[in-house]
Amino acid sequence: MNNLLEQIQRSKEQIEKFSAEGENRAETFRIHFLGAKGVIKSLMSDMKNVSPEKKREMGQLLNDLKLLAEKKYNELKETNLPTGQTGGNAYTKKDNLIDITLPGEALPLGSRHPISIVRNKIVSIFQRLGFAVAEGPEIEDDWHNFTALNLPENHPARDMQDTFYVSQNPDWMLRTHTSSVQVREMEKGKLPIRIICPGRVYRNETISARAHCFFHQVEGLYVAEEVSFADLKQTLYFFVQEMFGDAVKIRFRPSYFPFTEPSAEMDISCLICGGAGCSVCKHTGWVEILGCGMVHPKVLENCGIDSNKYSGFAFGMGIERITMLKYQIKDLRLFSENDLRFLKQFTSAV
Ligand code: 2NM
Repeated sequence: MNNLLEQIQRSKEQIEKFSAEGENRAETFRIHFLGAKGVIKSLMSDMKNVSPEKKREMGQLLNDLKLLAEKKYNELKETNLPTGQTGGNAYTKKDNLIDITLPGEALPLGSRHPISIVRNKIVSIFQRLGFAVAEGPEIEDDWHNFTALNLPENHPARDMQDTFYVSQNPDWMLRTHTSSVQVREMEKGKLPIRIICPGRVYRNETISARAHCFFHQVEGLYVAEEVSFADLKQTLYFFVQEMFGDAVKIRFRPSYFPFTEPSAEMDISCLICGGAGCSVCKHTGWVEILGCGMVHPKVLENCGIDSNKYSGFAFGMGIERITMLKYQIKDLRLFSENDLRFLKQFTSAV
């Protein structure tokens, strides 16, 4: 009699404290406490030995025990682990289940710099014409940056005010153009040459909306037998059409560079007003985008190329300038300030 009461109380404690690992723990609990041969059934059958005056009280206690076991069983079932998963508090706490079908947290994705977008576009247009990309050092010696390019000893471009020299060695400087890469390619002596040289160049300028101490260039070079100015014009015309669209017109103005003869500057019809005149083209209808010319015979000879047998054309453009025109950016400094509000506005496929 007392024995049954004790057994009911012990079972009550066991039910409350019951814990087990694994996906079968609810079932283990059910079989042990609520099964046909379980603890509660066995206690129920002990009821027949209870004296009539205690039957009502014991029956009530046993009934409460059964309800407690059923409640516990339902809780265990609800917080059961999904098949194959073990452990982990998040899985076993009620009302805190993880929905593994929810999408993951997206990682913030950056965007390409506008200078990179435009450089990639320029490079891919010339690659389609058979030009290969060539690169070289940003610290150059006097020969590759100036002398080989027919820049005389007293040329203003060599001035300390324009060029950053390496203080330990007056023969070294930060390259002022990527033509130095083209000198290195010509010196290798493998002809014909058809290359474009994208890269960063440095000039000692006061920083403003229109000038910076570094900027980016793409220079092109084609050296072979019987290369003519007509080849140059057609190549650049193709480039402009691919870059700015079929409607854009070009014009050449005579100019001077020490490394080309003849030399020219190329304008495109204004993208903003289509040639009618606006503030971007300063009411001329034309915008300058690059310099070009036939490689000076002296430059070819300096690089060990026979100028009687070979001729070549070359051109150079500033990527910042093209990018400003394409996106109507008014201040050069935006390119190097890394303000995300500016940088996030540009998208590209590559
Ligand atoms: C320009 C304009 C005109 C140029 C010349 C050469 C080389 F190496 F062949 F002599 N490379 N780039 C060149 C010619 C660059 O930039 C405005």
